[in-house]
Order: sequence, then structure tokens, then C-alpha cells
Amino acid sequence: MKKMIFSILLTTAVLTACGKSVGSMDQTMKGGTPGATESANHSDKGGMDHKAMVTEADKTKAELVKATFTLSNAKPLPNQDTTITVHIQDKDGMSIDKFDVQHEKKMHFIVVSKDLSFFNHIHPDYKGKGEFTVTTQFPNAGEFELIADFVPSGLGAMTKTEWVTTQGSVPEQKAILPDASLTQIVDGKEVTLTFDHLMAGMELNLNFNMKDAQTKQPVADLQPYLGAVGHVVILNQEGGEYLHVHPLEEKASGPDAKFMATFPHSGVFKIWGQFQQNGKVFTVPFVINVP
Ligand SMILES: [Cu+2]
Repeated sequence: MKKMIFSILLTTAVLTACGKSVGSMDQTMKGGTPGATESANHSDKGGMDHKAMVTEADKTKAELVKATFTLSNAKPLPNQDTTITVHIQDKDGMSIDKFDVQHEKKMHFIVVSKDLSFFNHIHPDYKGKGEFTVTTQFPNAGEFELIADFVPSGLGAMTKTEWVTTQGSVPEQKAILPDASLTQIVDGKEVTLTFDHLMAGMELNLNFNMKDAQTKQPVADLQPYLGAVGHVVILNQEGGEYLHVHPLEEKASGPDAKFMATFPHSGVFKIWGQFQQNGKVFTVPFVINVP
């Protein structure tokens, strides 16, 4: 199989919150592990004093870094293993070798379908010399965005993205419509998302409240997932915005998991909350319209 190499520079806006940048979109979904969102607000310190904002300095740093995405099959087949390699280099083509660990991983990686219906949050292995690899599968024919979220030491968090087209006849795209109700039932949990206020360009709090879907009893035995009560990934409908949000209280165990985020503009966004209970990660998706 011939290989195809994509080379991209960051073209999306980068939002940085608590040292983490967010720009472009990431989605991951595989093996039933739905997306995690780590966004512009993650409080590794358990604090919540993070502001998501784009700074020129962050953009400049991101421009110094190049990510090259290589697939084991340039046009992957759905439901077959595809190995993705991401090579991180500086602008002179030298491999970047030092990466900060954020939430237990050197790279967070999202695979998301164009219609945002498929989301997979996975973690490539670091092979050294700037190379990360991960083997995954795409669920159907169509276009997918790959989002790599990482922190080259000293350069701050950044996101690099690439689009991939899988072979075959493409199923009808689903419209991305805001949910009428922000309550979802996933894996026996009834999860309700609320905001303190919902407005673009302003820091806001998201709260995921979890009950047992049958007994309606609060779920209070959430386990840490990647070192926190949960992870939230937010993407906008058009792509181009990726927020990886971290919780306000890392050590919470439910029934509430609170996060802070700033939506950079109004529009339709999809939110994936990822949590863990009984050793199993579950992902809860919501589509909202930010006024
Ligand atoms: Cu991750």
C-alpha cells in the first residue's frame, strides 16, 4: 500500500487556558471510548482560574512546530486497522523530542467524523525522535478529522490536525442539531448538562450531573480517568475549534462534575464528556447552540 503523507501547520486558532492550548478540533471514538474533552480550562491544580484566550505568543510558538501525519494506508478502509504516525518537528525539520505529560499522556488524539457523529479519544504511544503512533479503525466511509493535542516542552500546548478520507460509499451525513434536552442516558447513567450561563466569549461553568437511570440515585462513585473526574472535548460544527476542558475539581467522584470553558464564538458546538465508573469509560455527547 502506498503511503500518503500529510503535512500541516496549525491553521486553527489556538486558545490557551492554564497553559494548555486549544485550537482546531479533535475527536476520538473507538472501542466505545467516547471523547474526552480537555479544554481550554483545565485545572491541574484543582483550581479554576484559567482563562481561555488566544495569544499571539501561543500562535507564534505553534507556528514553529510542524506535525506530519502518515497513515499505513492513504485511503483507509472502514473497520480495518489503520496505523497513524504523527511526526513532530521544528520548522527546520529537526525532530522535537521533549514533550510534557498532560493528564498522564504525552499526546491526546481525537478522531472525529465530519458530521461529529463519531468521536474517539485515544492516546498514541511515543516512540522517540518526535514520533507518535496509534492503531485505530474508522467506522465508515467518509471524512474524518485527526486532532493531535500535545505540549512540546517549553513551547506550550498546541493542536495539530489533519483530514483523512476513508474508502467506500459515504453514508448520509447527519445534521448536527442542538439537542432539545440536555439529558442523555448512557450506560445506565442519566447525565444532565447545565451551564451557569451560556454565552460566547465568556468563561462559563459546565456541570454534568449523574444519576442511575433506573433508580435515579446520584452516581457518587466516579473514578479518576486520566487523573481527573472527567474530560470534556468540545468541537464546533464547522471544525476549526477544539476545546479540551479539564474539571474544576479534579478529585470529585460525582454526582456532579464541573468544568470551565470559554466558547470562542457563538454557534453550534458538540460536547463530549468522558467519565469512568467501575473501570469503564463512558462518553456522553451533547449538541448545544451557543448564543
Ligand atoms: Cu487524552
